[in-house]
Amino acid sequence: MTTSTYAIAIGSNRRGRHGGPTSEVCAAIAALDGVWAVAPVIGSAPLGPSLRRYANTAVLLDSDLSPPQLLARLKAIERAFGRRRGRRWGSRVIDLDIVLWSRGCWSGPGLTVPHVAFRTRDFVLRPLARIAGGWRDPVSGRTVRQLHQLVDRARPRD
Ligand code: A4P
Ligand code: MG
Repeated sequence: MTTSTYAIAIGSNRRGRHGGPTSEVCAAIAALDGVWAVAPVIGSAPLGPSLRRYANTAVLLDSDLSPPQLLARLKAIERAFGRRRGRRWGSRVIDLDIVLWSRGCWSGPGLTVPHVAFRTRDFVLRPLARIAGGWRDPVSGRTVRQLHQLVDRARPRD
């Protein structure tokens, strides 16, 4: 497959061997190939049952990998960072999700791109809007900036 661009969301709410969540996020960015844009790291209140705050950011990268190949690479990084399989939405050293792909949609076993939940998540859209505000979601037809504005208006302040 020839080169395409991916938007990756990164989150952490646990210490790991690199340090606290922000250090883990920065180490994950360093472990990714082809990164050419990095959003500011934000702190965010946990969505779901976890009590610990998250560090979240987003990056853009160019890759020759297909979506399933890139997902396998992301999961290998998660394992190397010591992420344990456990409760869904449990605390994690690192979580790497494929949010958008420049070729549009991908749907296969265990992988849906665009990410099914990104349109309602401030902790994904706020960083992503800083580096890819004009990227249009192929499903809703809205740009990342528009999606973020919709979520931001409804967001409880933390
Ligand atoms: N999968 C399907 N599509 C994708 C995709 N586009 N990118 C599959 C990545 N993975 C995708 O994900 C479960 C499975 O989804 C994967 O094995 C993959 O085959 P996971 O990362 O292994 O498990 P998870 O993260 O516990 O579940 P899930 O549903 O991905 O949770 P989310 O959506 O990642 O949410 N609060 C704040 N403030 N910040 C956060 O970052 N993150 C979560 C986790 C909850 N609350 C949060 C945050
Ligand atoms: Mg995930």
